Amino acid sequence: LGRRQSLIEDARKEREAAAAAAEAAEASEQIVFEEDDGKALLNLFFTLRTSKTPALSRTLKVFETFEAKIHHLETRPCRKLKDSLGGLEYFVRFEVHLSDVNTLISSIKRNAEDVKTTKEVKFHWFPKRIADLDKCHHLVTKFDPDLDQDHPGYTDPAYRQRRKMIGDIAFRYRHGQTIPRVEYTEEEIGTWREVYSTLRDLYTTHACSEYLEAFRLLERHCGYSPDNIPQLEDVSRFLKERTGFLLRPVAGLLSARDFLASLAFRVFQCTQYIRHASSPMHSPEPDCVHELLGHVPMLADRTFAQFSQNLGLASLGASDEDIEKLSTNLWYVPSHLFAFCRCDDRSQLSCHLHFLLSTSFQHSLSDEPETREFEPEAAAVQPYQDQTYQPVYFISESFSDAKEKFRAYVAGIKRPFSVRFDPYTSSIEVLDNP
Ligand code: HBI
Repeated sequence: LGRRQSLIEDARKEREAAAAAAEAAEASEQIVFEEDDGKALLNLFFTLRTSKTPALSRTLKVFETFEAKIHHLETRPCRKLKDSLGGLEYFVRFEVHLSDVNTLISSIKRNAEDVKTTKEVKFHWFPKRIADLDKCHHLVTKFDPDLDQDHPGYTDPAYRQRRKMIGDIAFRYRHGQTIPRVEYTEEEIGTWREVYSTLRDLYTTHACSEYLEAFRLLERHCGYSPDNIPQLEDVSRFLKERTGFLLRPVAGLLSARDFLASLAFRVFQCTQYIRHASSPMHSPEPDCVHELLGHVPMLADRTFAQFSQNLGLASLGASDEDIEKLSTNLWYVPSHLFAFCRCDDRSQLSCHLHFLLSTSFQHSLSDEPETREFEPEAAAVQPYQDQTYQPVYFISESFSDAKEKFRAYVAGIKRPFSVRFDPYTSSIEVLDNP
């Protein structure tokens, strides 16, 4: 007990000394955090000379003092110092409370040399295995009919009840299960029929060949028709065979972080309820019309599937700011990137990059909205109208041009680690960037 007491006493002294050292440290050496949100995960590099024993135990004691959790500790012979000096370089990846970071680093500096740290990494949990998507169900409720007075279903309790019932399927769903079928009512099928027939006519003249090809297959194999709302389980099986994509049911507008994270696993989270019958041509929130006609056909295209997955991988653990930018971009560039190409000239397609809530497609073809050349950096900060049609659309001269620009943009998103998808286990490997 006495020994333990003295260790605690030592730890207290160490902490006080470290706090004093931290105060004295140069301002430039301090790591400044924008907000205090609990834990930080850091990579730290330092060198210890063996002549300064017991340097390692003293250094490790610092981590102990601050109750830091070491995730990874690695050593290698020091490359800078002469071999005869026998120095070792250390790499420690650890988790510590944000308020202790600066003092901890200052304490390490007193024991070790060449102390370097990567900038603080905010603790953004992300799914590593496909079954972790069961935890990615955070909804943005601002457009749902229970809360949004402008939603066409707000004053219709029967509609709200039905939407909730279908939404519950999604809340109960777990990865690997068969997606329960929904028996749609005549009224719901009527709404579907109206949108389907209008858009189908437009697709023939305006959609790109990839979209048309997938649409033809969906009509043949998945029950896509004016008189039937396709079942998610059938569509999911079809996509699995084409590109490995799976559907899983979701109860509403998913947070951008969770939506993008699912794409990393080739999973598309898909709503199962349909918009209110009073407004077949516009819905303030995603519904099965939006997902099944807007997103699904392009997910059956191999190139687009890969592109979507890359986007998802880029989002894992990204900062809130980068997620926001990716997501704003996506409002303009979801599957519709390839879906709605205006074939003014067969040899020169111009893609309308926009978020489709059924007739926004018709709107985009009118002369009303302004069109600009597609630049992901610009689209990332272009305010998106969620209650009405878009005043601005981004146009790209070609399919591959837009795709390349987006790929370059996504590659520029900085993270202190990289991720690799293992297709055999459908899991994510996290690789540290020193
Ligand atoms: N949620 N259900 C659902 N469907 C979408 O198409 C969808 C979403 N959440 C976010 C989203 N799309 C994106 O366009 C971006 O905000 C990432």
